[in-house]
Amino acid sequence: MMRHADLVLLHPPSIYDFRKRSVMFGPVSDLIPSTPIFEMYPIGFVVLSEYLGKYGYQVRIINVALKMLKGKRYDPEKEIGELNPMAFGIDLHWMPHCHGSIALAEICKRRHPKIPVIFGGLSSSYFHKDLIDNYPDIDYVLRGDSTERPLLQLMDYIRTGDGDLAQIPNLTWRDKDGKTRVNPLTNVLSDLNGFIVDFSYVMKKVMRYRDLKGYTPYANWLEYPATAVLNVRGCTHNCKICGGSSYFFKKSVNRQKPAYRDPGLLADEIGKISKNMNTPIMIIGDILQGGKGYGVDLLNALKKKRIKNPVGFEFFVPPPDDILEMIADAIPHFNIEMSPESHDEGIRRFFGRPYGNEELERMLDTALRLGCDRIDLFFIIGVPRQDYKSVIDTVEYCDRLYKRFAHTKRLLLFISPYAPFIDPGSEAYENPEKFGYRIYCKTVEEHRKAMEQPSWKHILSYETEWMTRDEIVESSYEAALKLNQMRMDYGLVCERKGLKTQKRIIRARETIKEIDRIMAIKDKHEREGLLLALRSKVRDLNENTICDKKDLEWPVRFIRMSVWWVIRNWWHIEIEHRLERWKALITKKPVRVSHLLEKEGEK
Ligand code: B12
Ligand code: SF4
Repeated sequence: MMRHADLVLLHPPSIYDFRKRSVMFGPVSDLIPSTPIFEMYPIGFVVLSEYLGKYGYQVRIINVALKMLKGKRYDPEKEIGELNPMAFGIDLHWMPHCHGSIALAEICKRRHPKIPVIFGGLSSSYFHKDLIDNYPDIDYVLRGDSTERPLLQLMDYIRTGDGDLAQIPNLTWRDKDGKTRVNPLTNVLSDLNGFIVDFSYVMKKVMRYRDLKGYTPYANWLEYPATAVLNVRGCTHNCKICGGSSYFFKKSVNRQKPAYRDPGLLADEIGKISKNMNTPIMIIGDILQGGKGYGVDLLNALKKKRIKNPVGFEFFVPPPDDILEMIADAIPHFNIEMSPESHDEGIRRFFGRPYGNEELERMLDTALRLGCDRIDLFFIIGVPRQDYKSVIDTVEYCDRLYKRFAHTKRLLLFISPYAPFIDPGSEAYENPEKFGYRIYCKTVEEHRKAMEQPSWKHILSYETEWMTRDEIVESSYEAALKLNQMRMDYGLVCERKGLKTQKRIIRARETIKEIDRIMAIKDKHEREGLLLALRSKVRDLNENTICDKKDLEWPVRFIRMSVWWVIRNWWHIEIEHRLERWKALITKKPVRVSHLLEKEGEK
């Protein structure tokens, strides 16, 4: 018997019919665990699911993108058609999912005309009016980064038919006359202490719905199951092209300052993961963003937990030496990630990262001396004031860094283009002329249409005053080739692997040119036929284009889970399921539960 879900959260692939199309995605996802289909669902899904669960709602997550990727014959329409929840939730968090999200909404509505479809995530928040005005398959958009409580209120409304939609904060909806109504965005969490990314909860749900794929966060998670914890929502920085900057949060989702998780609670969360799973743990968000005191408290609390897992720290500016010393003292296996974006200090500062190379290199020195297992530095192509030569100069700076730290293989440098889109709502997106951008996509539909283009060059939503799309593409491949050669020269990759990457980059570069030639053909049928003929070639080139994704994985000896933890979770879910069946036998009328929030005095 299929186990019931009140709300089904669906994560779409970036392009819905990617299995039929010939799209050369290029290096859009080379530096993250996902494939170019962007199959990773928002961590927020887990938080929402757990929160609603506390109030008695059964929420199921289905990673449609991953299922489509893994199963050639998997049919999303069939699976959606067989479900019967009270509502469907679809994320349009990352803009590149606009094609897939809208396609899933259409399927949900076609198969279940009476079941409401709810959108959420940062891109939905930015384009809320556009979505409700122009896409009749979408009934509701919940805006902001704090949708837990409004979603509970909306679910109560859907379940009981009781209440007033106009009173649900953060909601954009269509009234009976078809008019778009925008409720005030007032529900903005001021701290994250009531919320947790609980992996045992995910495990229980996998068992409940017997659906491992539906919950798997990215394609090779079972081989490399990295976990993450969040210390913040919002950001203190204002990187000009970032749609998660303080500018965006203030202006578009009414977050005037970041919300943090108490350092003690965060340490407990990390401790819990470490006790049950020997996986790498990434702390998302710079631990010094909330002030040095926050970082010190967290590290003191972590020291007591005796964490053996590799723990990753991300820093927005190089941390001082004493913090690095505390990290080394608290965490035996630590890694660091930083994104200096460019070697050019002027470009870096203008972008929004206020530090120089001397500070950066001092940090590298100290961290490596203190035994840091791995430092990854990320440079980017497509930022304001950066021309082709500047990209190549960044690669030369990488050479200097590799030379200076030639005694170790623990420093890895990456470069990639900012693609496919400039983040909607970022400062540069809203004031393109001021930052030297020409932006081609301004509406949801323009972004959606862009995703149907045959190559990442054509999908790219921008050009800069300093680089055309062609130059962004060409400099990406040239930089990648040079960096790859460097890795071979410094013994960071074996020659066999290096040469394989080199071949792939050269093939990718040629294929982009071939697609350009096909796109110049006037006859539509001939053009489409030739593009389709390229499909298998393009598919081979769609991953690891400019670097090998495996390089991003941190060294871990072996990954295991506690057997007792797994058994305990399984028992828990079996008992819950039995209780639910008994409850269903005696409960008659649905009741609203969101009023409990006031009683509990929840913020
Ligand atoms: C951590 C992070 C990641 C992690 C992913 C973590 C994850 N699985 O969620 C990694 C590093 C893998 C990543 C990758 C990418 N990221 Co990112 N990421 C972030 C970051 C730094 C923090 C996000 C976060 O902490 N969220 C907190 C959690 C709790 O909230 P949440 O998941 O957003 O969910 C809440 C709401 O959004 C909402 N919600 C979300 N979905 C839904 C659905 C429904 C139905 C409802 C009701 C509500 C809802 O409810 C939740 C709770 O209230 C932000 C920047 C920032 N400062 O926010 C960028 C950011 C979100 N990422 C961004 C981008 C562009 C990407 C990539 C496309 C980049 C790329 N080309 O590779 C990829 C996409 C990966 C994929 N999907 O496969 C942009 C998005 C801009 C935009 N509008 O498109 C941001 C804003 C900034 C940036 N440039 O990095 N990212
Ligand atoms: S890119 Fe900059 S603004 Fe965006 S989340 Fe990172 S530090 Fe904050």
